[in-house]
Amino acid sequence: MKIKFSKDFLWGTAISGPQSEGALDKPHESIMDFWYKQNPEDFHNQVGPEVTSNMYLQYREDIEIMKQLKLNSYRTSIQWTRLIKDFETGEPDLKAVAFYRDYFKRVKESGIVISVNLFHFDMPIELQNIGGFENLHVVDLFVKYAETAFKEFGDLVDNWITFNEPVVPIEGGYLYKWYYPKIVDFKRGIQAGYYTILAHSRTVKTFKKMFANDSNKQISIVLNLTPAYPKDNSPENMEAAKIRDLIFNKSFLDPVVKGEFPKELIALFKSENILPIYTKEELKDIKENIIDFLEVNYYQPSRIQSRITPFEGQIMPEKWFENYEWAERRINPHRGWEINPKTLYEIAKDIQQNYNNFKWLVTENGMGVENEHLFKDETGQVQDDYRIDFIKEHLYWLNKAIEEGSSCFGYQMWTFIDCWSWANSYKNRYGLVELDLKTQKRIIKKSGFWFKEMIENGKEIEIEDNLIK
Ligand code: BGP
Repeated sequence: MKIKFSKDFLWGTAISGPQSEGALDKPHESIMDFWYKQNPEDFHNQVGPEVTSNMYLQYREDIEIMKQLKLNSYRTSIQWTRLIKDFETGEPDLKAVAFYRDYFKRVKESGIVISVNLFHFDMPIELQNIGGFENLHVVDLFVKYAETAFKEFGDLVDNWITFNEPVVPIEGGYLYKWYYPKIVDFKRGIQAGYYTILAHSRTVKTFKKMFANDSNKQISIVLNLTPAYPKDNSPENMEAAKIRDLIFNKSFLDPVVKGEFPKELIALFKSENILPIYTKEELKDIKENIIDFLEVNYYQPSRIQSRITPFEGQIMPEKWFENYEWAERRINPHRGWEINPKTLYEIAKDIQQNYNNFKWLVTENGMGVENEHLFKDETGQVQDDYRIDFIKEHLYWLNKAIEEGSSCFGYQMWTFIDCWSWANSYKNRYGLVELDLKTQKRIIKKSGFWFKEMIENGKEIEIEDNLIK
């Protein structure tokens, strides 16, 4: 069957500063730079964040490739540790200003809608050392940083984003030890999560003041939504899935879109004495500063059942649920993540039905694959048909939701070019463009050309029957 998207639908890719630019010329270190120096063995093949995909030096060439692929939108992030020279005053580093200005200007002049994110997991180590987002002072410094970015690049950037996946640094840094500072403390994680939302809301407030006369400028946040499917319809499993959804999805989604935290989540945290410290004035800022549209990263759902083994030890979200392996699941063996395209439709329906059909777009979706050189043809091009099928399957369900009235206006892939992926470094490749890490040479993959043709063909896509599940 054929599906079609509207003429003005946004097609593009997303990436982040720390994963693509490298660390050259940065005046400060992020937690990732610091962590790599301390424990290089924590990173796949010990590849660290110093060079990554070298976009700091090769962005001009990369923008030419974006043009060649006919992409009409692009997201990246500014590195706090690059832009700001003095965290206390928000004074910028002039070299960084010149770099970002030229970078964003070239994207814009190429007719590509540019979204710029302010935080993609890359807390400056100096600020992490004073508590990161557990410290209210860091909230103020974040707003100062945002203000500097708005001043320096406000004329160039179309859409601003405060945070990418704010729940991830809490999961990685305060619960499951994926990322520095590798603390295990749910209560502290909740405080850091709450202050992240406050930093977000106060940034939105500043933005709205600064751009009050420019209705074209918009601000958003990127949330990774991981809907929780209960094992069956038993009340215990339904309740477990509901709690998982409250803690990992609604905790951020509700305040940024509705201006309020879910009552059931507050009651749950209260019953465990893990509510964060807060003031009425802060809640007012959260209430009054909601986003203009929502950005959603979707990779995988979660599969949930109530606890079958007794929960022991310090309080963790798993007190209320357990993950289980769904027998019919399809897994991307490289990343170990479930592939379930229909969930994208369900996310769209949830936003349509429970969030007043809030305007949104997909800002990350993609498939990380290891050893992609094994899929090269005789010309040296990666034949990533698996990625093309992955995109088609997801677009089928997204299109269905849009046909049914969902106000989704774009789809961005993770990612433009193979990039550095935190502790996984370059293990799993996600790009439409292949990166040769040794030579920094770029080669467009088959999926890149497929994406280009799809855009050129007026966004009409042929979906084979076997891809509709
Ligand atoms: C998202 C992040 C990205 C990117 C992506 C792929 O959560 O926003 O930064 O890394 O996931 O995940 P990974 O790199 O862990 O395979």
